[in-house]
Amino acid sequence: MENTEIREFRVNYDKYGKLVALEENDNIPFEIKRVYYIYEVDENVRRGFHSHKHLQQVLICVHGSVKILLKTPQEEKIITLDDPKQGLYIGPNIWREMYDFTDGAVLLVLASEHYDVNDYIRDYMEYERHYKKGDN
Ligand code: T46
Repeated sequence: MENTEIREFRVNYDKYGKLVALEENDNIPFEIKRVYYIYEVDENVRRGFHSHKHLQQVLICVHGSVKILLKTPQEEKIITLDDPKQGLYIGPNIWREMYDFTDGAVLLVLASEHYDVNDYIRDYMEYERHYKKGDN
């Protein structure tokens, strides 16, 4: 799907365990301005329901698993994030919903911008209009 990509991170492993390093403008394809994480989400909860005008993000499920619905007016895709060495890149203008968090799941998100409430489109009809105008 446009503006989305699964990124595989290199794992440093030895008999002491595993380590993944994330670096801006390297395996993370933007300058990292914000990091947040989502956890203790009940299994019947669905979050997200928005798109972003400009924000780029990489989502990593560092523990447990979560499903991500990605949607545009043309297509729809469901990704299961269940591997700490995998990141889901989501660029601008993609509708997302997150659900089926397993018990103890932790979703880590690296973001290209500081928090900006005006970058969100939370109404799907408005999202479709914005997408079709191509003013992303
Ligand atoms: C996204 C998905 C994957 C802040 O104060 N600062 C922040 O950086 C963020 C992300 C949120 N908040 C506040 C705003 C709300 O009062 O935390 C509360 C929950 O945020 P929200 O309902 O937007 O959470 P989600 O899980 O629906 O969406 C979040 C991100 O907001 C969004 O950018 O792409 O995770």
